[in-house]
Parts: sequence; structure tokens; C-alpha cells
Amino acid sequence: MELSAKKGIRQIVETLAALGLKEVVLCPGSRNAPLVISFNRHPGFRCTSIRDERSAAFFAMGMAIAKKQPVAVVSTSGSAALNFAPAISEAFYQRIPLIVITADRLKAWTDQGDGQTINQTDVFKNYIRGSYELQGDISHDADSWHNNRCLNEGWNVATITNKGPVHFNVPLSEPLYQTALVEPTSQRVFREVSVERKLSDAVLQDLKYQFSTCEKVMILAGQHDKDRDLQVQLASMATLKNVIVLTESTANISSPLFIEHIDRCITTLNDDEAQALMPDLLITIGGAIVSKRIKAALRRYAPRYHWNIGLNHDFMDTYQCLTSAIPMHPVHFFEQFNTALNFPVSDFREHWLKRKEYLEGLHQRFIEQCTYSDFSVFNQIFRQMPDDIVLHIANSSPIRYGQLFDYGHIQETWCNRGTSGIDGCTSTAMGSAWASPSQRFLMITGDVAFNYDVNAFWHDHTIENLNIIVINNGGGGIFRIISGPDTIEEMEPYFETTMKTDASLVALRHGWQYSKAVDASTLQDALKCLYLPTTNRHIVEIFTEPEVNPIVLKAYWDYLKKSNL
Ligand SMILES: Cc1ncc(C[n+]2csc(CCOP(=O)(O)OP(=O)(O)O)c2C)c(N)n1
Repeated sequence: MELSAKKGIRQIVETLAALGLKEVVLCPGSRNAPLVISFNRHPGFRCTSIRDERSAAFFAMGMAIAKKQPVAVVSTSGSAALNFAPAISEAFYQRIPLIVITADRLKAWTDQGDGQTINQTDVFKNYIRGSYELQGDISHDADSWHNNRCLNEGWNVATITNKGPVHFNVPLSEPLYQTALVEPTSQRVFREVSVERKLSDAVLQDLKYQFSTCEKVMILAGQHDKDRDLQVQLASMATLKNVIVLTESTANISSPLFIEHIDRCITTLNDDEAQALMPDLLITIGGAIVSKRIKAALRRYAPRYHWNIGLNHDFMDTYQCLTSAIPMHPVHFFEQFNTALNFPVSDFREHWLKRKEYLEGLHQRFIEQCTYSDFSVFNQIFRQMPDDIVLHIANSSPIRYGQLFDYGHIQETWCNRGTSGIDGCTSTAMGSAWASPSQRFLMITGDVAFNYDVNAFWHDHTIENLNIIVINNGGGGIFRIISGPDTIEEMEPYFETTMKTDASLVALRHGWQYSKAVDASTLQDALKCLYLPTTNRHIVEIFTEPEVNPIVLKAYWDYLKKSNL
């Protein structure tokens, strides 16, 4: 095979192949030419070219999400490398193994006025799980050992020890484009072995004792890969009378015994009701929680105990009342914990489920008479959605409306909740669809997020299994529904950034189909067409009145307040 003439580069590429890397996203540049040539010509990789580094890193992250495997992204030196930062920070908090490789000038040239040169050493330090300087130009055996050791360590850190993105910076001297015909070489690989984690008898007894004193136990499930075993364990815990399971669409679990629309249940609570429904023991699993209201309520009515369960729990004290950090996979924890549990007489679960059922009725009645708006649009989108869809939903109000409507029939739901940015939502969905061609993907995004990440379309890869819904409410509609911005004169120009755009030109430029909806019946037709199994590469843009949306949402919360529980 013909790879770069640089021995260090061949070693990097062959070691990553030996470790199991298969997918590489390549960004254009000169300093990274030895890496581009070698990844492209090595038979072990599929390479995908993406021009915009910001979009490329989100694309690669989306691929890693869908494949559940590390994916690499490669850039040249300078600000190109910095453009990976937004996706790296998202992968950091979502704990996705992104392998970040940046070519660099020789260190001697840092801050010496040479072109496209910045200090790239540990440049992502605040949101990276490991950072390594590799030797592109090998001058000594120790350089080879160093490269091999760093690549192995970084791979293990990214995939096991401290899951998340790792950065390999590779200073390179010229010439850059020379190649050599070489025989494949075997590269050493070392692995961190996985060990089974178990609670000691003493710890298990103590946790069971705490549980036995709690009339009110809440399990709150945050963002999580789809996991059938977890579904089974939580459904079993949910049969206990003192336990209620609260979840969101991004946790990818569903059961009639779960509270799946948290805000629907808690937004209209008065103080006494909130006190009664907040737990003595809070058990948290998974990643980010979308509902601001449940976070506020749990911080206000602090539980006696809070157990956070997760292999990489980071001592997160999200509710300011952490008592136990349990470094185990939740499935292994519940398998060991959920045996012969004692607990006091309790109607806690019944209390929640009665409330859920009653509000479900009000919700359905409100929908029947609700005005055309973002609220009614999400109802139609979710109601008509077939059950074979993998859904990517953008931050801002889409992910929030997405929690109000039934999502149990959706295959999987993903959102960039690590940092809640609107800067890479479409690129992430594109990457996932590209990595998983046999699945059907749908992206729901707001108009600002859509236009922000329009470079997600700027590549030459024909992605056949993705459709996109753009909610065009004339700017950042969320600033009309959260309290605060709507009271100040800066709202439209500086927060909502009111705008009149339409996505038809984006569709035209990139060869996607386009249709628009402006009311309930055009939406019905547009969705009917969009959800056909044969429809792909189709953008449906749904226009709503910015002034109407907050009125309808407020009417909804007021309607739910009509509680006589
Ligand atoms: C990268 C980034 N910049 C700015 C923000 C702040 N922000 C949050 S929501 C939002 C507006 C999003 O508007 P749109 O995508 O149209 O969704 P809508 O609010 O209409 O639901 C902005 C600017 C952010 N979350 N991420």
C-alpha cells in the first residue's frame, strides 16, 4: 500500500486501524496532507470529506452516536482546529468517543509569525478527556514508542476509562505530499480490561436501609442510549408502590408506569402539591435532563438522599443534595439492588399516576380545540410520525415541545443536550444518517438553528435516509415563551433576532425536495408525504405566527391548572 512517506504518520494510521477505528472525517488543508493521504489509501478506513470543520466535528460525533463506535475527525493547523471545539464540548458532556486529530506546524514555529500557526498543545483542555502530542516525523525509536503508547492510552480513555473525546496533535515538517510504497506493519495494541463492578454487602445493606425508610422514591432518567435491559430494570422498579420513574424522550425508555411528560405533570403544581410529589430519595441515571422545572423543584424541595448512578458520574451534584455517587452501570446496579426490598406503606406512585392520568385527559381536550401554532404543529408531527424513525431534535423550543407529546413509538431520540447549543444540530443528524443507512432519520429544528448550521448540507455525500422539518416561527421563538425576554425592548432585535427566511433556496442549492405548510391542513398533507417510506432528502418548512405561539402555550398551562385533584 502507498501511504505517507512519513514513518510517524504511517504508524499513527496503522495503530488506529489496529485499535479498531473504521470511520474518518477528513477536512481539507495542507498541513494534514500526510494524514489525509494515509487514511484515504489505507484499506481499513471509510473516509468522508467535509469542508467546514465546525460541521465536520458534529458530523463525526453524529456518526459515533449512531455506530456506538469511535469516529475520527482530522484537520489542518490554525483556526481550522479551533472550529472542532463546539462539537468536542458536546461530545465531552455526552461522553461520545470522538478521536480528534489536528495537524500542526513544528513547535519551534509557535508564535513566530509563521502562517496558520497557533498554540495547539492541549488547546481543548477544558472539555477533552485526554490530550496527546504525537510525532509525525520520527527521528528516534523513543518517538515510535511514544506515539504507540499515546494512541493506545488515548483510545482506552476515550472508549472505557473516561469516555469521551480525545485529542492527538501532530506537528509536521515539510515536505508533506510525498508517499512511499510500504508493507503493512503490525502495531502493538493494549486494552484496559473491563471489570465487573459490584456493591459490597455493607454498602448494599446501607442503601437498602436508606430505601426502606423512604415513602417517596423518584428515579429520574436523563439522556441515555437505547438500552432494553435498563428498560426492564426500571419497569420492574416502577412496580413498587413507593417508586415513581420520571423520564424524557432522550432517555429512550418508555412504559405506561413511567411519567414521560414531566413538565405536563409539574408545571401547575402549587407549593403543597410540589412538596407532596417531591421525593425523600432521588435516584438519577443517564445524562442531561431537559426539564428546567424538575431541576428547580428538586433543588427547592431537596430530597433526604440523592444517589447518582453512572460509570462516569463525575460527582455531578445537579440537585445540590448528592449523598451517594455510585460508579456502576445502572443495569448492574438495579440487578443487584432490586431484590427483596423493604419499604414503608406508600401511595407515592399512585399519587403521581393519578395526576398523570387526569392531566392526560386535559391535554387531549386542549389539543382538540387549540389554535394553529408551534404547540399544535408539534402535536401533529408526533401524532402522524411512524414508529420506525430515529429522531434528532434541535435545542431551543423543539426539544421542549418534544417532551409534551407522546414519543414512546419513536425508535430513538437524540439531542445535543451536552451543551444545549444550536450550532451543530443538523450536522449531527446528517452524520448519524450517513453512518446508519438502513435506518430512517428525521430532524426537527427551529429556523435559527437550521440557518446557523446550514453548512451541514455543504458536502458531496448523498444521504438518502434523512428528512428535515424546520419550524419557521420567524426567529428564536423560545425568547417569547421563557419568562424575561418578552418584557424588554431588546427582545426582537437581540434575542429573538426576528427574521424572514425560507429554506427553499437551501433545498434548491443542495438538491433536496422542499414543501411548506402554513396551517393544519397543509401540514397534514406535508407530513403525510414526508412520512412515506419512499420520501427522503425532503425539507418540510412549517410557518407559524411568532405572536400566536406564546399565547397558545400560556393557554395550555392555564388549562392544565384547571385541576381538581
Ligand atoms: C451556539 C449557540 N448560540 C446561541 C444559543 C442561544 N440560543 C438558545 S435558543 C436560541 C434561538 C433558537 O431559535 P430557533 O432555532 O429558531 O428555535 P426556536 O427558539 O424558534 O424554537 C438561541 C440563539 C445557543 N443555545 N447555542
